[in-house]
Amino acid sequence: MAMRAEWMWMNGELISWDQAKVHVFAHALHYGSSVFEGIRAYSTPKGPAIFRSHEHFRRLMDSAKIMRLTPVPYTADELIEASKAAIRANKLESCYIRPLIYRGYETLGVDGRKCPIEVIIGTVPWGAYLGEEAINQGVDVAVSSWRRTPSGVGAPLGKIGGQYVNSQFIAMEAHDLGYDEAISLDIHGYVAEGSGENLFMVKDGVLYTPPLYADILGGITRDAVMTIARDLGYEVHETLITREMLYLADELFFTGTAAEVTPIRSVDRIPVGSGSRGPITKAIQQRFFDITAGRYPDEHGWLDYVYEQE
Ligand code: PPE
Repeated sequence: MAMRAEWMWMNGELISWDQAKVHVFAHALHYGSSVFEGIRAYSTPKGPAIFRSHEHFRRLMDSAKIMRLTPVPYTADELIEASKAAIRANKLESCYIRPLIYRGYETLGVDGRKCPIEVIIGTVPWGAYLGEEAINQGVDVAVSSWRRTPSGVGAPLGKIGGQYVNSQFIAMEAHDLGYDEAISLDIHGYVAEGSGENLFMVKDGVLYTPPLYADILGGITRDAVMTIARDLGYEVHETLITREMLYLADELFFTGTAAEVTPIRSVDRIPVGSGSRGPITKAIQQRFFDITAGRYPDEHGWLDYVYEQE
């Protein structure tokens, strides 16, 4: 079934899903002039809680700044409140939140800065990104023939609509070849990330993840997982990783809002470690899901409750 919800927040008001429309000459539709976020709200004993809302809306504003989609007509705090209002209107216990800022309809032409800036926030149900089974069993991935858009060609630190053409090439090729997902390399040949996930490697009990200058998106789940790993007593290094290091890793996993923490069980058909989820991946998943479910103390202030707390 298509993803939908009853209410959509659009330019300051809650409107019905079917009324949430753009003109076919909207600039963003032709030229990719949009920025977006993907955020989850989790079900907890105290009602739905948005995971790291401030970090996500800050990144949205940063993406808008890079893309010259400014001034954004709402503050980050106003958009967080709008997200909560949409979740309440849709009576959702958990959901995926998709804010989008885009250039609407005015004129054609590459420089769209005469076109109006519009803002929507959708809140929809969304389960495990790579399948429920993938969370336990892991996914099979390939190294993509497509390189990640380098900084200077695009702006990989911005979550910009048009840049997801690169991600689509990576994901479509992977699926056509029978893989669940692919890992892109940066323009120099170092490991970057998945089409919509960051990547971690475990070797001899130590965690490694590519640095921001490997043309990755600065993932908020990536940041949370680095924190969780250190809380659990593991060493974490942001360092360049080569393709063959993937083959020799003890464990590999993806992180992302949609993907959460998903183990990778093979790369280019070579089994990763034992070929099933490793112990460190499992420990990190467990802490991540315990925090997001409100079962483990929220020591880092990551949960933002949708309903007022007593
Ligand atoms: N890299 C890319 C390219 C990316 O799109 C995402 C999020 C990440 C890394 C992980 O970032 P974070 O969510 O802050 O931990 N991808 C979003 C879009 C997925 C989609 O299919 O749409 C997401 O996970 O919401």
